Amino acid sequence: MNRQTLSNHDIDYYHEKGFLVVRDVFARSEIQALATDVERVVSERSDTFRHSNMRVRFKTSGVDQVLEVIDPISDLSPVAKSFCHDSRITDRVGSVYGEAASLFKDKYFCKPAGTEGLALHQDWIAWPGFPESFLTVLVAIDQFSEASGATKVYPGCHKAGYLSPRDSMHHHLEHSQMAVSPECLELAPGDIALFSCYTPHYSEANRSHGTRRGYFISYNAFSEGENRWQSHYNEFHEWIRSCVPEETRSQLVFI
Ligand SMILES: O=C(O)CCC(=O)C(=O)O
Repeated sequence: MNRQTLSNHDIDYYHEKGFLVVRDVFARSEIQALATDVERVVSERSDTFRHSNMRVRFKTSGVDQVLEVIDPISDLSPVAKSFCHDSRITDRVGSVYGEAASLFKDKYFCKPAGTEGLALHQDWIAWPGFPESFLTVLVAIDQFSEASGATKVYPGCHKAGYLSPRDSMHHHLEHSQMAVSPECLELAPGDIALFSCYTPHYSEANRSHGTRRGYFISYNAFSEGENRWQSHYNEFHEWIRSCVPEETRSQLVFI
């Protein structure tokens, strides 16, 4: 089978801008299969998806708390797992790296109509050994548009590296720190976008009438470690525990 590498032009664009959009990578039927399997997981697991479960995060939408993130989902959904290892993604990420890509993290992100967006941030975090090569592939399940609260990126700003204190915490950035205008990652179902861990990004509220679902799959270059997915989640859970008051730590679960 042909390798689905990126052209030199696309690789240069990615390194210059800190992101790249690739159209029509997956057929609508494949995206539908992903959405259906995720829905199966959500309906089968709804009783375990509570605030005490470190796998999930919720967001306020009006007066309701809605499930926003399942992090990870590839261990529950075989279809999601197949996307993580699909050569149409890994070959392209490998051509950005100039070496093989290794799965680091994956999360399903659901933004129902009316839900608020996400503050400006970079994905890199100052944990010892956190890979500098971390990059994320966003697979659009629904339409990503201005109205639906698409992810927005600040082009070229990844070149400044990490912009927050190196204190092991997750930080937000100010839009006033950015010297350029943001670009909206307009995506149709089946399109993908790649962006670097240093690319400042955010999203606005979903003002459309439909849900905006995306699958965010992150990789590191093979030379920064093979198969770090499990060790990443071990570290991530330790970090979540360290962020809550000691008396509530024992209530946290990962199921
Ligand atoms: O809502 C979005 O599109 C942004 C998601 C994001 O920034 C993240 O999960 O790190």
